[in-house]
Amino acid sequence: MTWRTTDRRFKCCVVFATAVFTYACSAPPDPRRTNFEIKGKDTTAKYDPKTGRLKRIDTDLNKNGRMETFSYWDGARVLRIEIDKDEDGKIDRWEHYNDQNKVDRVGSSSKDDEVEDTWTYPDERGFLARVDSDTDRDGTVDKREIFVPRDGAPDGRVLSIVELGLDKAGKPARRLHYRPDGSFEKSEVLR
Ligand SMILES: [Ca+2]
Ligand SMILES: [Ca+2]
Ligand SMILES: [Ca+2]
Repeated sequence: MTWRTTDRRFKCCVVFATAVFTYACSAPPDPRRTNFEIKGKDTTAKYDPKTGRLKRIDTDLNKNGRMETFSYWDGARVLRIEIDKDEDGKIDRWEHYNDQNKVDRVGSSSKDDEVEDTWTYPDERGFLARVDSDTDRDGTVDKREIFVPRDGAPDGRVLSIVELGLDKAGKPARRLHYRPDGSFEKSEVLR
C-alpha cells in the first residue's frame, strides 16, 4: 500500500476506540457470576478467570449478526484490535495501541492471508507519517516510506523518502528522495 499523496487520517480507529472504551469503562456485571464471559446483543466480553481483568471484546460493529471486530485488553488498556473488514473469516487489519491507548501503528496483509506485512504509522495529529513493509515476508521490515506535510496543505501528506533493503538493525541499503511536488529527486547508495 503506497500513497504518493494522501489526506488519509486514522479516523476509523478513533471512532472504534471511543466505542470500545465506552464499553470497557462502563461497569459490567460481576464477571465472576457469568463464568468470566458477558454476552450482549452485539458484544461479548471475556475476562481473565484468575485476575478478573478484561481480556477481550468481540463486537459486531455493523450489527449484521456476525462479529468482525476483536479487541484484546489488559484491564482498561487496549493492546490490539483485530478487524475482519470484509467478514470473510480472515483478519485484515491489526490496530496496535500504545500505553496511552492511542494507535501506534495499523497492520495489514498485502496477500490477505492473515500475515501482517505492512504497518502504517500516524503522526501525533493522526496523519500518515510512515509505512513499513516486510516485502519478502521474512519477519524483518525491509522497506520504509516517510511522508511529510504537503506544501500549502497542512492536512495533506506527500511521500518524501523511500528506504530500501533495510537490514535487521533498520539500516537501509538505498534511499530515494522525492521533492515536495512528488517528483523524484535523487537516489543514494548507502552500502
Ligand atoms: Ca458484523
Ligand atoms: Ca477479511
Ligand atoms: Ca523482510
